[in-house]
Amino acid sequence: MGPIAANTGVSESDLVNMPGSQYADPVFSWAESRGVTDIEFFDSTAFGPGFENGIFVGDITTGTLFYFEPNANRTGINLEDDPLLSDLIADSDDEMSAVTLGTGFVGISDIETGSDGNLYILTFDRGAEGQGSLYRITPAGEGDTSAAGGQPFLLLHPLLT
Ligand SMILES: [Ca+2]
Ligand SMILES: [Ca+2]
Repeated sequence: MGPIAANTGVSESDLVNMPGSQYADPVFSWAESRGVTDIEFFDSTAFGPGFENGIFVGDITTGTLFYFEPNANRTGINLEDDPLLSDLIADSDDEMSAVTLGTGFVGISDIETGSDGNLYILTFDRGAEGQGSLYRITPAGEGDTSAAGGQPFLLLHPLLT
């Protein structure tokens, strides 16, 4: 798991090699499997320039929404500000927090950019016979306050539950 150099006793020659294939390390990994179900490249300006072309990732195991910024030449993700993540592996709760945008989605099964430019998240709850919810995430406006009383930058709207 993670970059091949981080796996003792495993080399590229141990991997399945299809004709014409080549190996590349993952651009990011979780030390414990998260069950990543979707990666959405946010082709929208709705959340402002800071999120344009950003990368939203969801998992089915914990219902966490992760967010990553692509690097300048779009060959990987920008983690320069966090030395603990420079190994490209989230292997502690602190490292997980650094890339977490939202929690509490139970299990994320799909993420999409809507035709309105907002972000849509579909959830799946294995513990409730597959019940799911659909959420729309929009930018917060002036005067919007979060449950904690602070100024949110994004708002979550339950659409179907
Ligand atoms: Ca790390
Ligand atoms: Ca999707």
